[in-house]
Amino acid sequence: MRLLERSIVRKNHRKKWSALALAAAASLVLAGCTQLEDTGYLPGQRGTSDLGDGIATFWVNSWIALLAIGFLVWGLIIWASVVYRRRKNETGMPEQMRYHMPIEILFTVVPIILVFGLFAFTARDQAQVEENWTADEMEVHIEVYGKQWAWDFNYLEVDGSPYDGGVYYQGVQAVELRDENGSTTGEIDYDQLPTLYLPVNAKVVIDLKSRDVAHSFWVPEFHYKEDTIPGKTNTFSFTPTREDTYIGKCAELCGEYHSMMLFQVEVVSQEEYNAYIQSLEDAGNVGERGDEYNRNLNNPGTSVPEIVHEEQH
Ligand SMILES: [Cu+2]
Repeated sequence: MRLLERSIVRKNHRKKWSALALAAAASLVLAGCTQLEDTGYLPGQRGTSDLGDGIATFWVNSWIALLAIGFLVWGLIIWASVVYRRRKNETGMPEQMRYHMPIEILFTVVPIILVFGLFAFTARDQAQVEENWTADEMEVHIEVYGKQWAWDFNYLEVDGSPYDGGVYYQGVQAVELRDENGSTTGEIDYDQLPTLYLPVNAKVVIDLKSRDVAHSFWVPEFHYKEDTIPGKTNTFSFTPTREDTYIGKCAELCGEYHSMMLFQVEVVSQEEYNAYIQSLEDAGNVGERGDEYNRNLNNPGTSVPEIVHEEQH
C-alpha cells in the first residue's frame, strides 16, 4: 500500500516536473520568437491588414503540424533501421510482414485525416480572404490596371467619400538611378514609382484589371496576390491597419520589363489620403482612365479612346 502511494506521489511529481519543463521550454521559445519567426518568415509583420494575420497564423500552424509529422516519420524511419538492422552472422531475408491490418489502416487513415484537415483549414481561410466588402460596407473603391510595365490607379467615388467624382493616377515603369557618367546603378528611384494611396482602417475594394496581358498584383506584406487578366475584373477586399510604405510588384511574367513593373502602397491617415486625392484633382487628373486605354481593343467592353480636340484660344 505504502509502495503504491509512494509511486503515485512520484508519478505526480514527475508530471509536475515535466509540465514545468514544458512550460519553461514553451516560454523560452515564445519569448525568443522574433518578428520573422512569428510570421513564419513571411515578409512584413502582424497587424498590417485584417487578412494578413489569419494567413500568417495558418501558414505557421501548417508548418508546426507538418514538422511534427515529419519528425515522427523521420524518427520512426531511423528507429526501424537501427533496431531492425542486419546483425552479425545474420543471413538471408528478414522476417517479412504483410497484410498487417492495424498498420495498413493506420497509414491509410492518418494521411486521409491530414489531407482533409489541411483542406478544411485552407478552404475556411480562403473563403474568408476572398470575401468582398459589399457596396454598403465599402469605404474606398479603387480600380487598378496592370499594363506593360506599370500600373494605373482610378480612385472611384464612393457614397460618403470626401471627394466628388473620381481621380486617376497613371504610373510609369520603374526608373533606374544613374551615376554621374550616366550608367545605371542597379538602384531603383523609389520617388518615381507608381504609388497607390490607401487610408488606414478603411474598408478597401480593389478591382484588378489589365490593359494588355496577364499581370499579378502583389504586395508581399499583405500576404495577398491576385492576377489582373485582360477582359476580366478580379476583386481584392481588405482593410489596411498599419500606416507604412509597402513595396508592390507584378508577380506574373509579362514581358521584357516585368521586373521593373514595381509600385508602392502608402497606407496613410484619412487626412493625408484626402490631401493626396485633392492633389490629383488639383493636377487635373479628374475622371478615370478606363478600358478605353486598353491595348487589346478587341476585348469585351473596350473601345477606341475618343480623341478630344480642344479649341485653341
Ligand atoms: Cu506584369
